[in-house]
Order: sequence, then C-alpha cells, then structure tokens
Amino acid sequence: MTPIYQIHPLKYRAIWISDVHLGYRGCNAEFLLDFLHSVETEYLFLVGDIVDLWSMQKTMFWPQSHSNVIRTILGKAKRGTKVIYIPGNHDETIRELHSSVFGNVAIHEEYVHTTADGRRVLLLHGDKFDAVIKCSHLMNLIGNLGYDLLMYVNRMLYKLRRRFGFSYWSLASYLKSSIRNARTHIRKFEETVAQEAKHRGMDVVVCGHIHHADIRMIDGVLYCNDGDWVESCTAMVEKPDGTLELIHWSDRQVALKCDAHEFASDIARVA
Ligand SMILES: [Mn+2]
Repeated sequence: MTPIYQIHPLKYRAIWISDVHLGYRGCNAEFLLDFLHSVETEYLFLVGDIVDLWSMQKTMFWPQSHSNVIRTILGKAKRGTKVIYIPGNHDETIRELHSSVFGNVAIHEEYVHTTADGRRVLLLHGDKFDAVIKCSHLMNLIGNLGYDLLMYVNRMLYKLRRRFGFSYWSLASYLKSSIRNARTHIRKFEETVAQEAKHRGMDVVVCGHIHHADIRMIDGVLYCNDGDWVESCTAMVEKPDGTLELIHWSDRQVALKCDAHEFASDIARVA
C-alpha cells in the first residue's frame, strides 16, 4: 500500500537539513530518505556536513541507503527544486567549488534567502566560529552517557587507580564539569552566530554544525539550528506563509518549535 504522505506530500516553501554525515556509520539515512520522500519543496538547503569526508578517509563505509539519499536529492533538483549546498567542515573540500552548479545543485559558501513574509535569512554551516568556541565531540559523547554507567565506570576507575597507588580522581565530577562546559559552549556558539547575523542586518540565521537543533530569538535575531541526522533527525522548514518550524523526524514527525511561538516553554517532544 502506498503510504499516505506519498499521495499527499507535505508541501513546504523551503527545507534546511545539515549534518547528515553520509559515509559515516552513525548516519540515519533511512529516516532522512523517509523524510525526503514525504515532502515537496521549492528550495532545499543543504547546510553542510552532508558527506563526511573525514570519516571516509579513516574507514570506508557506504551502504546503498547513502547513495539513495544523494539520488533522491538530485532527483528533486531535476524536478525543479532549487537545491543550494553550503559545505561544512566535514565536506570542506567541496567549498573549493563554490559559485559553481552541478546537476542543478548550486554550491555557495554562505547564502541569503528571503522568506515568503520578506525576512532575510543568512545561511551558514557554523564551523567558522570554532576558533572562538571550542566544542569537542567528547563533550557530545559525555552528554549521551547514562548516569549509572558513568558511576559504574567511576567506581572501576577508582579501584584501578587505588591498586596502582594513584590518588582518588573523580571521572564523574570531571564529566559533570565538562557537560556544564558543553552547555556553555553551545550557548556561546548560538550567541556568536546570532551576533554575526545581526551585524549583517539579517532577520534570521540558519546554521548547523553543533548537532543541537533549536529555534529562538537571540538579541533580535531568530536563531535557527536545523540539528542533524546522526542523533536527532531534525530539519528546519518554511511553510508557504513564511513561518519557520523545526521538524523532528524519527518514527513520527513532530513540529518541535515554531517561530510563531518562540517563547513557548512547553515543547511537545515525542521520543
Ligand atoms: Mn560541522
């Protein structure tokens, strides 16, 4: 039976996705394919780290589903969707091709889009702020570790250190302070990106890079991070009237937040 969304696709004016990491084992290509097959859009913005060339240099991993993602995107481009690719740091070699067009995909370092309601949107991946904000993958990893597991490792480490005559050192408190640091880094990143957009006279900024989806007002600029397809499976969308929304696409699609309700604290989240 044909799924209902293929008969009635979700129609958007624009879609932003980033941090897909094709070629990396952690990429949720199946979810992304399901999403891409369920939507129709005038503009498709690829906001960096679409292909993970870093990971592919270390280990070659390329299942069929990863080819299908590329084929689906090119298919949309062929059928009239304007596809704009802004490379990130994991696909930065593609940056050298900026201002060129390949198979209806235009490559740009940064881009300015205008929404249906006339707002100017700055698009960038976000890695250029790394020098200002240092956020490591270790911190992301730490954030995902369960507390019980952490305490267990902490105890084992203590025993081991004691056996070898080392003094007590708490992995748990080290990690806790790192998580605090990670939160500070995310906040710093968001503020820096919003500042740049404001400085350039933009109303909205859409970025990726930190794998932390969000949409909220920061200092007069609507900060949007479209998240990723490794951990959260999220995309930013523009509806026909210009409203921007963050979509969570796992087994069910849910609008996480909408800019019409940017101060709403109760975010409906379906795990
Ligand atoms: Mn990145």
